[in-house]
Amino acid sequence: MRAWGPLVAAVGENPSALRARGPAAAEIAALWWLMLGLAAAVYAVTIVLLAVASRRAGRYTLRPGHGFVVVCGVAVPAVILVVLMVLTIRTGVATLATDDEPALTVQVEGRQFWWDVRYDDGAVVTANELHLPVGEQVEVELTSDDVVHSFWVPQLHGKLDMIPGRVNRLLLQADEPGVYRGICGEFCGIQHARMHFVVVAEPREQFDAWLEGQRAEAAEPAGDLAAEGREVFLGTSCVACHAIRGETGPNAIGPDLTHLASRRTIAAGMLANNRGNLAGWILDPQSQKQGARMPPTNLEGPQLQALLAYLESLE
Ligand code: HEC
Ligand SMILES: [Cu+2]
Repeated sequence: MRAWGPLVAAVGENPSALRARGPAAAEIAALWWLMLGLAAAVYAVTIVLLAVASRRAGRYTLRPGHGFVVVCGVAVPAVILVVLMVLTIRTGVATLATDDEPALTVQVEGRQFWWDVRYDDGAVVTANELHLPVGEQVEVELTSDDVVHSFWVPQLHGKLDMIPGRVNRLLLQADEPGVYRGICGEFCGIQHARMHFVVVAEPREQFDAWLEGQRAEAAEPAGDLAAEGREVFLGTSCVACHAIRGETGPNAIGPDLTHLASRRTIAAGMLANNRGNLAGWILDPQSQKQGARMPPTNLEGPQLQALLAYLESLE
């Protein structure tokens, strides 16, 4: 249960696909209810026939004629299956990416075991948190850097695989502001179950303000401790894997940390973004998320304190 804690705090509600908050998810939920209704009706009819048969069985042998077998055993199932097939194809087409100009395009790359998220054709990089303007169509370009992952925000859309060397497109639209949970829907390795993200749908002005904030380079460290922390960051292994725009090269082995402090969670939705969790994560990621692609660090207490002060200043 521990893995769900911070996400539950970060997201507003149960992420059930039946609590649709966007047009594509609404189509999928409608199809699901129809399938449930049909299955329930078939079940009820079967139970009634069974009850009738068992009551009569004591008196005489029930011999259904050929007509009964042809109608109930072949014709009715065939009609139901064809209707479901047509409706499923219809739903698939209705939720497909169209050629309409989307309001914006976001690139998301699946990584073992986190999500790299890019806006402005890659100029703005963040991780594990996608922001969208409410009521607008956002095209999400999905790909993978390692193995097959699957991008799934149950309240907004169905799953779509992320395949190395390919770009799959998904149109996301949220009709209501909120924070929705995203999940990796394809087993991708040891920490697949801890590969989450959040989708923050907000009114246009708020979204624009957020994006503007993310466009900025990293804040200058405020105060001596944070400045010292920057030196620790730049002088140790961190810089080999993490980018901080304005301070490092575009290293992309790990999540971009330019605006780390603005994010709700760390380690792909596993931990709430606070000082204690950050310290524990940096010292020993493996004890928290075994198999994550980040090694433990050997920092002295004062160095760690400075590093934390710096990371917390990256709003
Ligand atoms: C070998 C590459 C590597 C090194 C070195 C490394 N990291 Fe990481 N780091 C990663 C990867 C990969 C992740 C994502 C792990 C995951 O969520 O599965 C990560 C995640 C993080 C996160 C969470 C970010 C988020 O938004 O979820 C922080 C903070 C972080 N690292 C800080 C550091 C610091 C500070 C150092 C130096 C002491 C460091 N890392 C060294 C690869 C590295
Ligand atoms: Cu995955």
